[in-house]
Amino acid sequence: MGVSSIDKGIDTARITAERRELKTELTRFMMSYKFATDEMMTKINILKEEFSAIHDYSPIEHVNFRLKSPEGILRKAIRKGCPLVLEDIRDQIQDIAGIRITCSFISDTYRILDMLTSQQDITVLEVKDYIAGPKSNGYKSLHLIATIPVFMSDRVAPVTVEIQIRTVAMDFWASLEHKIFYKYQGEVPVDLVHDLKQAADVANRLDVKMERLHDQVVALRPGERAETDIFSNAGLSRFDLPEDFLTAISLGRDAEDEPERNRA
Ligand code: 0O2
Repeated sequence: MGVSSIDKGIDTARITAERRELKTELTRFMMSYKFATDEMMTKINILKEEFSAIHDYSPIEHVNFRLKSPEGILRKAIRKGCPLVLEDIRDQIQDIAGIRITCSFISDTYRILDMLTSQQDITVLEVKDYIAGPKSNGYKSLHLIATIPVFMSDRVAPVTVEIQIRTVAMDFWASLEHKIFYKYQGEVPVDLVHDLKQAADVANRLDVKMERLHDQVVALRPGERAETDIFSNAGLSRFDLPEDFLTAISLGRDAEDEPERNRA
């Protein structure tokens, strides 16, 4: 009797220790996705700010991110027949960390994709181009699945992030389609499926037309395109620059050029 209660006590202590260890492991697992999202968001924000400082518009309208909830991860793992083991979940569920970049124009989606995939510390696992090849329901987006190294206290872990890149029109369509899909639990009536497909075509025509208009406007004033507007982006008027400062900078530049000129 006494021995069995000691055994029980040992068992309880072991289970408690195991649960504590699992909790730590799970927390680290979820945190790694949060850190990967933070790192990727920093990269995207740098691209956004730098681009709008150098050009006269931002190709990124807005950026959202979300971490799948533990319940959502479990649901997806069960749906995909993935073993409920962290290593398998890490390998098979690729959208635990999800970022959505909404762009102004179709060409911007590819431009942003190129800018991200050419960064040295981003490893591309897969690119799904649903813009060039839309899904049968009309869904369009670029999906980039990539890893980014996350530096933890005792290790560096490559963490997978899914980045969806689409235009405002594609995003508008996808949000509505997502709502309808869930409302009908996947069994969307045929006429609604047909209307959604038509709406996707209209959205695409709008994208093409808006981009054409934008190109026309840009072509009208080519000289202004390269104009740097870093001050207005920083909330400053560019006329706030003191003349003395400009003079000093241009004198400095002339002085730097001087040896070149002398040599020539
Ligand atoms: P949620 O709730 O947005 O996270 P996967 O299941 O990801 O391993 P799949 O389905 O081949 O494999 O991946 P795909 O096609 O790249 O889709 C991943 C995500 O893209 C989806 O995540 C959606 O967010 C979005 N998506 C894909 N197809 C559609 C579509 O037809 N309509 C809409 N509105 N969104 C779509 P989840 O996990 O399905 O959903």
